[in-house]
Amino acid sequence: MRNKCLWLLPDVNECAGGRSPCHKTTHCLNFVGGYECRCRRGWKPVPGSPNGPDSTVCEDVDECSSGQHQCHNCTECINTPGSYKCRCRQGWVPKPGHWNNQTTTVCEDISFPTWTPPPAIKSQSLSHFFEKLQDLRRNFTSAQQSIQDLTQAVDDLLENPRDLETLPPSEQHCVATNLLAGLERALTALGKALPKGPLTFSSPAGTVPLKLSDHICISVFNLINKWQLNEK
Ligand SMILES: [Ca+2]
Repeated sequence: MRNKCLWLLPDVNECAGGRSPCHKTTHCLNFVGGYECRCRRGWKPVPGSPNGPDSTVCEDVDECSSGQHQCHNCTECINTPGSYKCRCRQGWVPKPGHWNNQTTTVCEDISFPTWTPPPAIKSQSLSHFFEKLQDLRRNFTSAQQSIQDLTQAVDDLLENPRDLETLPPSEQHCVATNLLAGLERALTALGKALPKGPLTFSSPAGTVPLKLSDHICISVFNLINKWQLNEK
C-alpha cells in the first residue's frame, strides 16, 4: 500500500473518525499514503492470516503456555485475552502491597497460625485440644481443610469439656477468652487463603454450608454461659 509518489498528495488518515478499516483485534496505524493494521499488544497474527493492510486478524497470545509470562513462582499464570494474570497458589496469600491477579503479584505462604494455651491451667481436655492444633500445624494442607479440622476440634472440646468443667471460674474464663481470641486469629489468617465461593463443612451426615462466625462463636458463648450458670 506504500507508494513513493503518494507523498505528493494530501494524506488521508484512514484510521481517523472512528471508521477504522482494520479488524477489531488490531489497531490502525496511519502513515502518509496508507495505513497498516497491527496486532495489539498481547495479540499475534492468526496463522495464515493475510498480512494485508486491512485483512490482518490477530489472536490472543497465551503467555502462560508459551512461557512469556513474568509470574512469580509462588503464583499460577492465568491466561486472559490480550494479557494474563498471576494468581496466588492455593494456600498462599498476596504479600502486603502486592495485589492478587496482577502480573506483579508476589505471595507468601500461609500456615496454621501460632496458638498457645493459656498459662498455668492444668486440664487434660485442653492439652488434648492443643495437641490437635499442633497436628494441624504440622500437617497443614489447605486453609479450607484446616478450618474444617479446627472447627471439628473446637466442637469436640465444647461438646465434651470433661475436666474443664471442674476448673475454678477464673480459669474457665481464661480458657474461654483464649479460645475466642485464638479462633479469631486462626480464622482471620486462614480465611485470607480461602478460594472464592461458599465454604462447606463435610461430616458423615453430609456436606452443609459452613457459617464460621455463627457456628463457632455460638458454641463458645454457650460454653461460657454454661460455666457462668455453674458459678452461680
Ligand atoms: Ca493472553
